[in-house]
Amino acid sequence: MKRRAWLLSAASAAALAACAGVRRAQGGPKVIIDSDYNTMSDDGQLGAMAVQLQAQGRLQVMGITVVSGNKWLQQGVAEALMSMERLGAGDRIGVYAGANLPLNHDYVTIQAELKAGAGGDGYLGAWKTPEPRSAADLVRPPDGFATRTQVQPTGAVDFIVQTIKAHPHEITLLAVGPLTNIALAIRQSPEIVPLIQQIIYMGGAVHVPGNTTKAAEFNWWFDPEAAQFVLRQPIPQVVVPLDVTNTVQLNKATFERIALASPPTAVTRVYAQEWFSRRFARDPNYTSNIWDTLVIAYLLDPSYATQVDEEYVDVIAKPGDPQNGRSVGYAQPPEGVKLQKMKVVKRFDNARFLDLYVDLLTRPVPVALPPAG
Ligand SMILES: [Ca+2]
Repeated sequence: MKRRAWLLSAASAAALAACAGVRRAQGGPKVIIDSDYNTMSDDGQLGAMAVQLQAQGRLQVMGITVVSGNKWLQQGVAEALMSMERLGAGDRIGVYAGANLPLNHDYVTIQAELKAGAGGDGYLGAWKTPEPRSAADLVRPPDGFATRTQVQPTGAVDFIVQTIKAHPHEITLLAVGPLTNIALAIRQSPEIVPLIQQIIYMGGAVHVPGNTTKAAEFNWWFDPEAAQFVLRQPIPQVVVPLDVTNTVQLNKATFERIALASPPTAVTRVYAQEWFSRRFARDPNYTSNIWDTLVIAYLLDPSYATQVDEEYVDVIAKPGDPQNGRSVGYAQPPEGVKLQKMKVVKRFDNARFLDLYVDLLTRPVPVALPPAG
């Protein structure tokens, strides 16, 4: 009798677990997109791809947490709000405002690093424009500001902490901007570290030159102290660095599959006006990285990556030094500092990835999202 009762309860537990498993499979992985958001450059493209995947039941975006990087925080928030509204997701996917300034990198220090020979392509992101002081200083997205979607009252750091605690071992952080928000969340609540399922970064230039400086990739250069702090945490981590994004180029033919899609959508119209459209108009042979977008493909199916190495990755955090923000990959852990072994993506199946990219960016808008839960 006792055994039978146990068997019955075990059977019903298994049935419940199977149902929960099905629900999880239908909903897909739970993610927070931590981003230096922009309208329809790589972060905005990633946001549109994520919402389309959510509409297909393959991903659950718990929220978008914005950080300064490409743009100052308030500009990024405005662009994220309009992005969600444009997609028809403004009432379902919250936008949370995070850190406005890096932990330890300011304009005077950046100028000193450049003077000391940091070099690079000159892309300084937010630092190239004055910080907006009021709504009047914000630059309007091509199809206007959001009118129905407002920033969430909770800050990004609290949202990250609360969401990870509410869904232990289930949250993937898609970290596609400077790592200030995530560093602040871990500093504030270190107990979340073992509860994070994984972090997938677009960041770093592990065995190739940097972009913003000769040594450093933009996201990790913007806030090197935050990057170093987060990378050293004992969390499963995947790095999608310039090493691979340099090898996955958007060319004019692929650009036109989206920009000239028929029928056009609210997304393809805005895509057709982004900064790269002017480059393609001037030079048909122009190509561009589409950095952050690789991260979501890897999350969906790691076999989009065709070469992944395991390395111990660290970031140099030396304000004023031309090496500040440089990422370093070690085959064996160096002595004296505890580094984490992580997956470093080196090559992608480009054709398969670009088909996904085009498909998700040309799907109908607004999307029909499945019921919450
Ligand atoms: Ca980004």
